[in-house]
Amino acid sequence: MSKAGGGRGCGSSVPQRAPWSLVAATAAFCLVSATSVWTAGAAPMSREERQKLGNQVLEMFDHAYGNYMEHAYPADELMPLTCRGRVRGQEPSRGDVDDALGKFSLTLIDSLDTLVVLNKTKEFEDAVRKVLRDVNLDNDVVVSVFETNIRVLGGLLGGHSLAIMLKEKGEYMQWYNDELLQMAKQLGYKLLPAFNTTSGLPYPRINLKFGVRKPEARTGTETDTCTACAGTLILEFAALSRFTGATIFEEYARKALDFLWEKRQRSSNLVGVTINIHTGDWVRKDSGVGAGIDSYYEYLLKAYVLLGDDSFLERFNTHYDAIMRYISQPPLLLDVHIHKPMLNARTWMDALLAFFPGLQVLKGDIRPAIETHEMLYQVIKKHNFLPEAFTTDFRVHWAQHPLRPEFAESTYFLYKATGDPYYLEVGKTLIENLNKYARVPCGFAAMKDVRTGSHEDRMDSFFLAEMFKYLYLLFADKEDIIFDIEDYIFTTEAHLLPLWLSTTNQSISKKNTTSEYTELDDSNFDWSCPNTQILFPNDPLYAQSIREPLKNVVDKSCPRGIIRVREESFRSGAKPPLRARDFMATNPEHLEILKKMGVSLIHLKDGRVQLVQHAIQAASSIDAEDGLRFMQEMIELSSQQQKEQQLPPRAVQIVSHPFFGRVVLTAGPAQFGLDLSKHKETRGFVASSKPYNGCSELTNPEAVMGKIALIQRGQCMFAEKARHIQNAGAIGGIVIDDNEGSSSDTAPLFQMAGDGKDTDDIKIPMLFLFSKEGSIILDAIREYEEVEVLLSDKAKDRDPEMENEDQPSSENDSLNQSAEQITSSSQEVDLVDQKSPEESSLNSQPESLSPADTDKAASVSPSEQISNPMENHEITSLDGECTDLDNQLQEQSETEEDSNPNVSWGKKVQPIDSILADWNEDIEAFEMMEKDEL
Ligand code: DMJ
Repeated sequence: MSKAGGGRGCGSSVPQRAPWSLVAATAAFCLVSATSVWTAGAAPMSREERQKLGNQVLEMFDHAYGNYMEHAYPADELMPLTCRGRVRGQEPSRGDVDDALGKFSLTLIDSLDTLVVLNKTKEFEDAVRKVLRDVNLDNDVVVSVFETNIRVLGGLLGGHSLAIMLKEKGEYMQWYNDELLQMAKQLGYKLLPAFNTTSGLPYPRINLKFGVRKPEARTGTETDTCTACAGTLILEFAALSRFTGATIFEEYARKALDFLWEKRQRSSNLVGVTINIHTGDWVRKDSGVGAGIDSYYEYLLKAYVLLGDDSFLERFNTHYDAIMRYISQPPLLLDVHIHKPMLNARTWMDALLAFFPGLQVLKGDIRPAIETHEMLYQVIKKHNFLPEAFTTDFRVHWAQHPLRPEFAESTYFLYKATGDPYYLEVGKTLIENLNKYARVPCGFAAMKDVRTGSHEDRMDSFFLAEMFKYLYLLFADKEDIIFDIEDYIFTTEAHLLPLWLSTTNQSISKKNTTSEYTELDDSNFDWSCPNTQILFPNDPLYAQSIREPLKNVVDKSCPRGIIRVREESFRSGAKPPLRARDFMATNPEHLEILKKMGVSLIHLKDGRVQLVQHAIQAASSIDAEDGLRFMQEMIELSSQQQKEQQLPPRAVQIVSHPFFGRVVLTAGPAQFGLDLSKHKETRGFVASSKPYNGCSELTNPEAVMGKIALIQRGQCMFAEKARHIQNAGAIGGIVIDDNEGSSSDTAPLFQMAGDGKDTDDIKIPMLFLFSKEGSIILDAIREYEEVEVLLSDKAKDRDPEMENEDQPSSENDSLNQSAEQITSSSQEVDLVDQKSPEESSLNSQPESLSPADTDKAASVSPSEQISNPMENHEITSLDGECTDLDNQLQEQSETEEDSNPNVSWGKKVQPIDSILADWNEDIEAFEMMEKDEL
């Protein structure tokens, strides 16, 4: 195979084209070297310090990979809290997340090329042998086509790419004979039946053994897929075709991309989040750069770089222009509606969009990349990790963090682009936080809740595939890596594909669709890959000057709701519309505005107030639109405030040897006993109570005296258990669920209610653990006898005094730092209803809104802020009355918009019916987004 030539890019070995198309393949190669002299701004980092950090990354990788290999392999993933393998079917289902697991030793395959990047060639050789010996790709398991492609196919191809590189060097892998490639081809053929649709878009899932649609397959009835799911195949599939000469893979991936391009919304040039694979209709019409779409854009640009096909760049540029026009609201990136791109579809962002600054670097658009990255970094500084979703005012929206690598990826690319040592300091913080908050004795555990610091029994394979690669490369010099990273492009899972593939087996005919592309003016290309060697040496403070104004963006931010509303009219001096959060029912001016918006206030007999909107009674269509938005905000606000009345989760942290505070379990709060958020945490050794259910006076008071008693759930009220252990002298209690297998991974938070009587006599703190978390403590007792725990509202800093010597010294350093950053004012929790008849509990509350839910929302009590001075409001909307008409109107409006590419979104005045239709659409999208898994 020839190594001549290369894809499009700014790399030294790459043939150059017109200036605007000089797009970096890995960004490593059009941009200044990280070792360039830095004259101002953040202090330079010495080579020793970078080496120290690089070594720390290596040690962390060994800890993650070593524990996976020792305790989980050949399972797909490591469960770092219970220190065993996650085998699909043997653990409670986690829904879609489990579709990545195909019983094919996922973590091993995903780690292959990381081993080479980290200079662990010997381990790579062993790992390849294990893959060839142990991995079976023919399991009767339904897997995600997208995940299998990016992680497994990509992992095998990345492994193959580096295996042949090593073989050519003449020392390692001399025995290798394209075996990984043969496996990749086998897997490629297994994925092909998924493309058996008229659209060419793949089914989202496939049975590895039986394909799709056969009865045995247990899949093939799906109608929808996400845009990223269908649009993130071209790199792996084209590489497979070009490595093997079997053109079918690249053809199928191109066909899917062509179809998505055809279906873009023609006026906005945006794509929705999900699409019907049979009809090509957009199912979710919201559009952003995060979950559900992210890597579609990434693959258009990278397909151009790898394959040198201009049509991919033209598509990317067209979409990018739309993204910068509508979605980018620096430093934010906010989802909009594809048909109404001036209207934000969400008031929150998801963590997946953190890859976008990295892509912008690849594109060459550095300024917004710096801005968004800085905003994200400040969110991280506030919460230690990027929560799965956070609001426009930087509160936590979804508190999980599964150790995602996207922010590290963007940090690496920005460092390569700017050479600014600031980004090395950012990387250092990421390393410190991972060691301080996610490291557990058996690997690294995902954060279940960044606010409490509690863990989830989960270490996803992408953590090894991506995080360690980007962190290691960030601190590495060229000579630290045994090959030239600039000869490769990173897939979305950070697998490495060689750029020389662009000139190999190019038999796929390129569709000439140039006429379809939007005419872009020259300014579009101002964003394309500027030569940073010119840009930065002229102004070494460039990146810093962009970051500076954003320094306090998170701390100083005020809540912002839907922010791009009638921008035009604000500028022309008109008053901004009334926001739900500002509304005072006693303010005559507000009542006047309400009237104008068609919103009436109805005083109910019981003293409550109901808000009803009749859009038709609004003074104008713009007022009607404001009214609808006001109602939507009011409903969201109510739902949020309702959540805030619920108690947040608590943490049980095991602090004794060998855990030293590293294992943090999510615990349910109690509505009685000591409130851990107001008092100092309670620390003590644990002891099981007798009887274990705690339903009568304890027979072993001497054992629980001064300790935290463990009690099993069931057979009497929680408060009764608490009284019994308190009388025996316990200083706290942990109730462990008696439903075997229950876990906070799969069940919403559980809150223990009182017994309906006065519970003021209960003074000790009580927490609830699901059975899986409970058994971690019970197992620890069996193994170590003396187990000490900390009950608190959020995990406390790990205890350096209790550390043993086998911890790396750098980590000890980080342990000495304070945990002042574990703070959040946000209070978003789930509650679960309790089923046991003998134990009272709270009911779960509706988390999301749907058209039907607007009725439910009518019965909630908004906060004091809204209700003051009145007790309660009810909120209703009449959307249920116009559903059919809405749908017709919606279709009509879409058709009109589709056929009229010249619609001016900012200025268009919509008919009221169409606004009503949109309202339905918005609520529907909102509901789906809330339910959506990232
Ligand atoms: C990875 O599997 C890939 O980066 C994918 O594109 C989306 N994100 C996950 C990790 O967060």
